[in-house]
Amino acid sequence: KCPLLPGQTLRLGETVDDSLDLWSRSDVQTCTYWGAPVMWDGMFNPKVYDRVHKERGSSVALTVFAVGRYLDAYLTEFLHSAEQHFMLGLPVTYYVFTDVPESMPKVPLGLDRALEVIRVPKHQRWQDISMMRMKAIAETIDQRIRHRHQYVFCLDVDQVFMGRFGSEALGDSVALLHAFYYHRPKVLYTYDTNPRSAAYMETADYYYHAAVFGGSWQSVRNLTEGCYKGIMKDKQSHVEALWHDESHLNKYLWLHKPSKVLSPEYCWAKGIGYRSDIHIARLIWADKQYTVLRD
Ligand code: 2GW
Ligand code: MN
Repeated sequence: KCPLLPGQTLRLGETVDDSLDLWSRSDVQTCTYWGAPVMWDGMFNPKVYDRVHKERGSSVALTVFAVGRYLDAYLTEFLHSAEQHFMLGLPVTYYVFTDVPESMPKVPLGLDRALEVIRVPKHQRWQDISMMRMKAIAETIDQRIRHRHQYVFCLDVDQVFMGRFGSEALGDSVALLHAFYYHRPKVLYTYDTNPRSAAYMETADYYYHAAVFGGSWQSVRNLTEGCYKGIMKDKQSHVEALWHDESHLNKYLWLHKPSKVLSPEYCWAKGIGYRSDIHIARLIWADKQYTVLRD
């Protein structure tokens, strides 16, 4: 039922038959059991996606948080590389959330690309800096994004674009396979195992990485609101999920299946080394400077 093989209909109402090439991958799973495509390099025609999204006037919001020392450490390279690779050809607005707007780097932007800065408080605990992104994103979708963009992507800042991250990644509800777990058996997934947490899970489909998620503004608003509610419920119960917002994201995406899944090519960790199924690293984790950045 996955809509990406030659001759079959794309979700967008188009077919891929304008190319003689066979767009497929036989070495990886390209479809979830609920019928969502898993996007691997080589199984889609980027030109078709770009054409259709241009015709439809699709516009994309990219949210990224750079609070405290993360601004100097990561933001310039993140934005600079996004200008080379993220949704080229479509209108993009970056929404940068920071506690130090006055320290924003000046990054030159391409045509049809814009940047807005939103001030957020710097929470004492880093766990809260990470988790409270859910609330700030939901509010900004309500206040600004829903009037301007069909799609929203929400990314960690400690990453660098290395290859095309394009319109093929757009969809109603989009989640990313975590590079560390996509090869591993489910028993090794690090879900939350505390029954008192709202993120508690007994079984699951995949382990999704919170460093990249997205979709239509409606879906992303529901997702961020849902995760935020779980986070606040945990605070009232005096518990915290194992991987914070990522645990709540996994719980939400188990209850509300994503309509599109991105392969780990969309957020690769170089440290893993060579993998024959990874044809291209489109986005990579930046080097962590834990000793500098985490107290
Ligand atoms: C985070 C941890 C420790 C110290 C500081 C921070 C921190 C994070 C910060 O000082 N300022 C800041 O802006 N952040 C934002 O939160 C930033 O956008 C960053 O990319 C994001 C998540 O923190 P990060 O990237 O250090 O955590 P990871 O790479 O271990 O992230 C995974 O797990 C997190 C939950 O523990 C999140 O779910 C994240 O989405 C996952 O990728
Ligand atoms: Mn990160």
